[in-house]
Amino acid sequence: MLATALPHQAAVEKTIERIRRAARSLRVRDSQAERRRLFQTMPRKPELNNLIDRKLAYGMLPERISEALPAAIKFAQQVREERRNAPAKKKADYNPTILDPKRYEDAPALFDLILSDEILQVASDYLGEIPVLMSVKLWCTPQNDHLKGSQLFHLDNQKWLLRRSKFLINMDDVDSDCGPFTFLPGDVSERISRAIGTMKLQGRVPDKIIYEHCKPEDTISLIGKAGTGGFVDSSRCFHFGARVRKGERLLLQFNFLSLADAVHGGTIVRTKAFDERFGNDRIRQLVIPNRDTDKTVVQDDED
Ligand SMILES: O=C(O)CCC(=O)C(=O)O
Repeated sequence: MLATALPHQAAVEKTIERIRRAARSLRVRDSQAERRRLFQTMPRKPELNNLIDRKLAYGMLPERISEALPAAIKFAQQVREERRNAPAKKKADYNPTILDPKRYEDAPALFDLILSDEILQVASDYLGEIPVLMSVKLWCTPQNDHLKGSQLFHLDNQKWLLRRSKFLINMDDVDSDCGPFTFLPGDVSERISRAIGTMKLQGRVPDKIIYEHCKPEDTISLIGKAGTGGFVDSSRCFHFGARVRKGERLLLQFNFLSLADAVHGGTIVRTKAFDERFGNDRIRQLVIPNRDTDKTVVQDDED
């Protein structure tokens, strides 16, 4: 498989991406300027500064990153109980999404966490601007014996230049049997990407190929009690999850992109309930730029 990648292919792919991104940036330059300006004025907690090492492209979240976390966990566990017997959507056999909220009122406790000062600080610091919230997913992964789809190592959206602020938070205790989200740091992943040579082959990569370039000990698994979790740039760090061999896993995933990579504004919409909760908070309006009447909302299938 590796031998088929042409040596110059990566360079060609990068050049095309660079041109396309520059064109998109041009389309959104006013909003981009506002996002960069407001980024400088965000409320910040000193202990969260430099949480993400840019070379490694990940960071472990401090315990109780936000005061909103306990209510979010309670909400997620309640949803799990309510949906236990409901038919699952998408990837039903190995990683069912039990909640995919699009509006504040669909999951107030989750949005209070996702839109907390602390989460927005970490997400924005990594991307250098107030980013766009792309999607929110609550997964309740049952025991299974599959090894397919996002259970295989992959990079989200397969782009050389894409940067993604992704958060993965265990909503219940997760051990090594529960199919934890598992990833390789950015520097190790970059080495593997270069060896593969083209992004076209990095959507699903068998373990055997990955471990030709690194050791199983290089992987990091998000194991821990409810509330533990990590920030992982899943477009730079190879990752997989949902290999649940015993028990089950309840995981909250949400992610942000820079506006130049999300010109359509993500899958979440602002509603009256959002306005009532956040008023005219400009930072949060930029994080969820589309109103519920907008027609531009896109699907997001990054996982
Ligand atoms: O933990 C998992 O189920 C994998 C999720 C995944 O691939 C992703 O969030 O991009």
